[in-house]
Amino acid sequence: MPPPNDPAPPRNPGAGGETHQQAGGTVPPLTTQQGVPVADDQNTLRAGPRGPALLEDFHFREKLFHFDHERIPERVVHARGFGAHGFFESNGELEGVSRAAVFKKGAKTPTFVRFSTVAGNKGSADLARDVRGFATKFYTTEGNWDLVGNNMPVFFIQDAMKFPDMVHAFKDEPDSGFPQAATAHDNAWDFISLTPESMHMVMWVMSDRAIPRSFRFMEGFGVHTFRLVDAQGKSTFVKFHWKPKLGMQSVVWNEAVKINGADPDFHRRDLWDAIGAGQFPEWELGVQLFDDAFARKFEFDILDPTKLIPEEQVPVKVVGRMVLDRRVDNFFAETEQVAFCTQNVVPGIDFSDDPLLQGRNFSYLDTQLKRLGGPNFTHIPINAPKCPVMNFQQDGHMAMRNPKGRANYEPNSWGDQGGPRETPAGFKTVPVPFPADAAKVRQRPETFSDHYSQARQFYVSQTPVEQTHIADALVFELSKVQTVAIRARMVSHLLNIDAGLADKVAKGLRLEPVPAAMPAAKPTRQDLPPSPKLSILKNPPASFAGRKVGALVTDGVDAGVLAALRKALEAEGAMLALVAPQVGGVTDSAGTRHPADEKIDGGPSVLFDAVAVLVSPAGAEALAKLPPARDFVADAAAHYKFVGYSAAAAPLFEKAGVPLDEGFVRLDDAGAAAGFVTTCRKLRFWDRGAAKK
Ligand code: HDE
Repeated sequence: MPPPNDPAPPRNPGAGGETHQQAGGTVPPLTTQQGVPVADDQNTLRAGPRGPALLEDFHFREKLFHFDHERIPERVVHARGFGAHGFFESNGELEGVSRAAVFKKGAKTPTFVRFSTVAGNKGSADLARDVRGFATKFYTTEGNWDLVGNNMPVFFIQDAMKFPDMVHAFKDEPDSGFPQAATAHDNAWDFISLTPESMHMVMWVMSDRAIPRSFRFMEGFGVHTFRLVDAQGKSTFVKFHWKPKLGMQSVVWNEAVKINGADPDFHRRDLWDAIGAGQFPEWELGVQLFDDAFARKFEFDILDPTKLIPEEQVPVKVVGRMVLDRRVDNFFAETEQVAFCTQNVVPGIDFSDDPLLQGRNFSYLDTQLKRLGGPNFTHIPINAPKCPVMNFQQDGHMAMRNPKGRANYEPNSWGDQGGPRETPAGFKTVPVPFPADAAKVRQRPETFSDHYSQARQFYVSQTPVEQTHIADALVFELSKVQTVAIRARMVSHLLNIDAGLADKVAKGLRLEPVPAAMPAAKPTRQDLPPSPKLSILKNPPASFAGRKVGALVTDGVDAGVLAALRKALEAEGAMLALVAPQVGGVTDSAGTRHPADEKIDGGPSVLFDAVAVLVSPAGAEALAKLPPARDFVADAAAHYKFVGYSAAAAPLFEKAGVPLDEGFVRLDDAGAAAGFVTTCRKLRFWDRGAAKK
């Protein structure tokens, strides 16, 4: 039986769960993999109660054999991820540009998305400073299209040849096996500082984009330039963007560190809970479309994946929306076994010559073979297209899709019984001419050689608060680097990006003397205008929807205020969690009992977007003696959160050493609740203390 205070129905009906229950009623008999009913699942077969186990115990041997083989290799990168099902609905804006069925007006295509961190292993914490994967499988009527993107629009390297080196350097060091899920170590910064092309991406990874509040509040990008192809075979360059309807939001670094302790599953839990609560996250799919003429006149090479095209230069056109509305039924079967491959495109979508994309097209297919154990991974339900699949590929490990009849080759003479044939409507690669004088070379194009200008443009496009976060992140990471020469090499790169940033970092490291600027292949352009779209804080959300307030409550909490706060949050589309000294909850001023969502030390304020402290005078006195209660308010203040509070909370603030400011909002009567929620729309009170820098 579930505990009496657990209102949740069984999540997976039919799975049983009770111990020692006999089959009967709705509970099916336990069987072996061969379907043989099992009478005793508690004891191995032995020669006498104290004797050795017998080899003939096929149930025991099968059970252990299967258990021993449960693990498959984790992904070499993006090992930790979380997926959900949904759909993509096209608004038809791309109909004239791409012949893909997925872009027909009103077409609704099932999707599966897997979000991930990159460097950490499968069991690492969600709030690592890292890039987030944003991989989408579209099960279109013309086959699967995989848009395997990230939450940042550029990448560290320009050529797939360097990917193994980059990943080796970023992951745990090979001798010690740590640090896990962190680039704050010598190898990572050694590689970065020897790879000037990574400087633009470094700005993104040191920014708040690398510590998102939730998958629901992240943008996504296809990164590379792709091509869309119309019915006549005309192609248009495209860059893909996902824009979260709830807006963007990140946490601050100190918060990230604490979230990793309080709830290492913070991001996956957030997505799971939101979908379970019917708060389905939604993204707009946007495209930047451009032609050869633009590509020629653009300041950078459109094939260079370390560059983006500012949205102010080529606006993002919305072409549809994606809603994630269904949790997975089984994490392994879906999230773990899903196999994204960049080469999965459909008629109407094609590749560009971006050397990183070209390399990926080899790597993804190859890696699935290792991870999923054979060439038939496309037969696994999560990977299988939802349209007919017909070809002459056959056999192999675990073949599930086995055609009937004699035809397993073509051409053949078997007429209608001869199996599938090519169709003119199929995928055709866009005929792109090669330059007549092209020779086989291993050579970076000269047009890829400006490594600093867009890094600078990103930095100067941020608000002062965001710039401070970038500088702080660099100081933090480089402080973990033990080799002073690597720290210095990084500062010499920063001098090519922004002198103020380099100065802050050098001072933060107490690096003396400050090195000279790194010699650059191309001087940094100072004339690129700031691109406000690159900033999170310059593009705030319109509401507090999808966010969560944690209310620290005690016995005697004002019943009217609590009810009003809950109502105001519901009206906004936001959530309320009650945090109390005991999980059994509190009794309000009207005598009603409210079970708590979290006991105080299990629900620190880092888990919430804003907090409220709704207490009675006696409750406040008691909380003031509890370290986790003092941390709750001290952290909320340190993380620039808005705090709603009842007058009685004063002793707690005093004991926690928290001075009140305009970010603290009185919640003494029910009328104040709506105003507090409106204030929370700003998400953070950046004017507090140190953030003013
Ligand atoms: Fe990946 N990447 N990648 N990557 N990548 C993988 O494929 C690779 C790159 C991205 O949730 C691997 O199935 C190479 C850019 C995501 O299952 C592997 C290069 C971008 C995911 C691989 C890149 C990505 C992966 C590991 C440089 C953003 C997780 C396991 C040429 C546009 C997908 C796997 C999921 C996963 C190779 C660079 C995104 C080894 C060689 C750029 C979101 O195949």
